[in-house]
Amino acid sequence: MKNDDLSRLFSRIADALEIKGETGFRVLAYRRAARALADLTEDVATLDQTGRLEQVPGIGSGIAGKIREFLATGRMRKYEESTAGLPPGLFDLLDLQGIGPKTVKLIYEELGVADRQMLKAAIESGQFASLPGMGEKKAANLIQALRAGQTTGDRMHLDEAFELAESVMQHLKAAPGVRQVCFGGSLRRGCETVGDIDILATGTKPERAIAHFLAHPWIRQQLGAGRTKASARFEIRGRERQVDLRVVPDRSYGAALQYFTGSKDHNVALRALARKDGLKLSEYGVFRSSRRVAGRTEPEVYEALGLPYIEPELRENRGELEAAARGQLPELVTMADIKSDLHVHTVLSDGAATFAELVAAARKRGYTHVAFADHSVSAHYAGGLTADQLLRHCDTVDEFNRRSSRFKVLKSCEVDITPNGRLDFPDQVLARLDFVIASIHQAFKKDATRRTCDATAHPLVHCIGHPSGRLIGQRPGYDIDLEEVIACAAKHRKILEINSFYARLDLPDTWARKAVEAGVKIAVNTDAHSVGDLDWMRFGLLVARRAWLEKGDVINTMTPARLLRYLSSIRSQFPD
Ligand code: DGT
Ligand code: CA
Ligand code: CA
Ligand code: ZN
Repeated sequence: MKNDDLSRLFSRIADALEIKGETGFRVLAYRRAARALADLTEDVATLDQTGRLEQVPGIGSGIAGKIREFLATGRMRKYEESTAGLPPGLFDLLDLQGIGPKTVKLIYEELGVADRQMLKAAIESGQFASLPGMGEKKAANLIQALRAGQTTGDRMHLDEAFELAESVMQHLKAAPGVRQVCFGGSLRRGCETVGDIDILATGTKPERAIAHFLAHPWIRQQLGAGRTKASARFEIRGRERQVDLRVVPDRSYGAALQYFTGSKDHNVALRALARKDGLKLSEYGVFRSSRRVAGRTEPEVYEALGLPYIEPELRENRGELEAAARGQLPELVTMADIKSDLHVHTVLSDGAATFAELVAAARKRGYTHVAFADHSVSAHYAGGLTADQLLRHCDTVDEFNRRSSRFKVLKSCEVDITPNGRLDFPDQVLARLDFVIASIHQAFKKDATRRTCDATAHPLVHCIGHPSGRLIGQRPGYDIDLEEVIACAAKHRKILEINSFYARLDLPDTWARKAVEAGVKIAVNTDAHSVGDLDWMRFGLLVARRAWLEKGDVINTMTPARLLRYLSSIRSQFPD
């Protein structure tokens, strides 16, 4: 599908026009088109062939013409014209938190800054702060954004990593003689970012599997290829990423998968355990002197070492081997346990999908309920609802629930925690809601710990949304003491969120584990802004599993009736 490519081209055009000083409806039209294309669930080429392209909101005849030009020729003149003369590094600057096209235009024209390196130099020399409207504070924030961008800049977010891994695996399954294909490495362990993709395959003709792998359409550079392994760089989303492939015989598939899943620390500890039993563990199998005792499957490998199977997300040498030896591994929450998504935005605020579309999509996933948690009034940048709009939405939900017995909608809201630590709606409005999520979206540096703790103490709040505020690879998050937030949540019996958006994953796994150890319940939510975003649940679930969470720790596993009882019990601890 060319949907994402086209979406990126249109947002680049909008960026380029703004950097060149244009504002107004033309820029907005390109942004709308970019958003519309990103949210499409159908292939744009199919829409075009069936004459429905111009029916998509946000795609008029002008935009449609450009889409057709790109589909037919692979190029778009408008894109080439509008980006002509602009160094590519300028667009990269736009990805930094706290910098928009106007600032990029200013620093490019005044200081000749054209990439991150030059921006850093301009800040350090003081030139940046002396520009009109910039100043020391903005300079300090940008330095922090630059630093955050550097730490994870060359690692993939989970959505990109899965896209690449799944494309390569699907391609490999069509290779002659290939039997089993699986991914290992940090992706299989569900780590929040992934350096490279590790693929394992079994089959009768390793050379042909390798040759097939190296013929994948996204390959840009071969890094090495032997009889049973190969590495190459693949182009995805405009960047090159590495994929490593191993082809092994079926009899050592389990041992190889175990080895290449890691983590290295887990493997080192496991090998030491094996040695104590007089066994040798390697990527080829488990051996007693030269006799193979296991290797075909992973569970068989662990069993040969006297252990129950250890799920990949636990393999970080954070106590899982000791727990396994005692027979006390957690029974990790699974996708089949999840009955609801409790943080979903609709068109009422900044979402792209309607109430009805999201209900249909949630039902299709097998959920029994959903909470629509649109933004509150002061989040005006995100189309926050007024109190009246929210109350009207509640009437709609009540009406829906009267008619729908099998699927329920919870009345909810993602209410802003204001810079002075209050909530953005009066109590009588919040009281009407089944599920209140309180989140910080502004004034990140101002008393974030106290503001969040006050929100946990508010009698009508149930849950804190994305508690740390970090964006992986972009910004470090609020200036917040999560230890204290967890203690407050535990004290007031409040829920903390694992936000499943791949750039948030917030709470991170280690904090979620601490929260549950302190007795706090967790909500795993997607924060979806479109139907497709509901798929992010898999990312949040990986974080939950890395945090050792079981079904009972996660409120999304409750039936609607049980959840509603639980949510009102949280409020009833506060006398009116
Ligand atoms: P990444 O790619 O940086 O996100 O992290 P991983 O964990 O995928 O690491 P990678 O791709 O270098 O290696 C994949 C797995 O192979 C790793 O998790 C464990 C195993 N492995 C690689 N090198 C070694 C090693 O030197 N010793 C041991 N025991 N295992 C290794
Ligand atoms: Ca890897
Ligand atoms: Ca690797
Ligand atoms: Zn939010």
